[in-house]
Amino acid sequence: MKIGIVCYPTFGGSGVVATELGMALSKRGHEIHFITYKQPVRLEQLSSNIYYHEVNVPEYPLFHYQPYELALSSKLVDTIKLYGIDLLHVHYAIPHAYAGYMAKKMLREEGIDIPMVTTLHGTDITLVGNHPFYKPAVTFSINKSDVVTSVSQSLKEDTLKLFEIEKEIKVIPNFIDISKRDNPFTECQRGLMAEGDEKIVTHISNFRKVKRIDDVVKIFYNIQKEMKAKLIMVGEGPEVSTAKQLVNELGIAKRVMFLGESNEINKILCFSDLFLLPSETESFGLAALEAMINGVPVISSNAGGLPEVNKDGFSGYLSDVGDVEDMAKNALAILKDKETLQQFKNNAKEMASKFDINAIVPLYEEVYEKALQPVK
Ligand code: GMT
Repeated sequence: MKIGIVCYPTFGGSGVVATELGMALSKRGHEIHFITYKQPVRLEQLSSNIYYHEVNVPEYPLFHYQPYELALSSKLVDTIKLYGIDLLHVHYAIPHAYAGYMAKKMLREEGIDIPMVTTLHGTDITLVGNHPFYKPAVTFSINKSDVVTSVSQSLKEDTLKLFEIEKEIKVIPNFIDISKRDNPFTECQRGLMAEGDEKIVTHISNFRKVKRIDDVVKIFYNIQKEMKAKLIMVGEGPEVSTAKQLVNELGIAKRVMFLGESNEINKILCFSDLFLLPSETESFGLAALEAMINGVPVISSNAGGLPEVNKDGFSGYLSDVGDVEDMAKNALAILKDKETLQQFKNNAKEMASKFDINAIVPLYEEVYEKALQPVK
């Protein structure tokens, strides 16, 4: 199959899922065309059946806002025609499903029918898409997609609650490539980050408000009162400076490292003992899954799809959003002794292996087959 994938090329979860999916599909013999404004960060290499097509938006002084979806839909039309692409898979409704639908309509005028699969990722529904400025266009583009998927049951329910959806939504959870995570870093270079008896606590995100970064710092503050520990903060975003400020106010600057964006997530997770994800909302929590497959237990909130990923009392613990005290108490319960920590590490890996890429990618292939069937 020739598949066009539209996604955000950044470190965000939706872009990571789209890129990993495209790479896995290419290994299964499909021809993959990524169509976006920058080469996706997780795209390891372009190969004979992986292509990347850049969307350029020419600057023009008249445009107060550069018309990205116009440029994207034109690029889609050209690329689909040039390469004979069979199907479009758009990740994140805004503006990808909208631009995809316009491309579909333009191609129809030329006698080309291209089905569009839309995958909903979370913030496109719960945070941004539901805004009155976007809602009619998001509702329209979801309903006009040939197949709609969501990354968790919780996101499906939110979508049905927030929008007037006429389409069936199929849940296909996010996934992880276990083979890539058989950690090659046997030594884990733990010594780079902490002293022998220090525990390493990690948080990875895009540092937006929804991640409740202050809670991450406060949970860690409570942990380090009871045991020697370091906090590693990975990622960039608007909340980094307030987090740094809080770290200074609490007098724990020596114990907290801000690493910025990183392409060495597995290396970092290899020497981590615990992962913190106290988000306000989280449709799935890919970062938690990535931690778990590296054998890192997760202390998270119970928001959105997190309970579908992190099993309370097994792969980590779940608490109500904002209940920093409970999260710290649970963290200490995991870290308190070697045996308990090892048990949670094993459990985290076991739970994560349920989301193996080899089980999930065929579900997308089924969806593509369905979308390609002519409408009766
Ligand atoms: O978490 C973010 O802010 C990024 C966002 C994205 O669209 O990239 O992540 C969403 O999609 C991920 C991949 O499906 C999910 O794992 C995240 O839970 C989801 N984020 C939220 O719902 C806040």
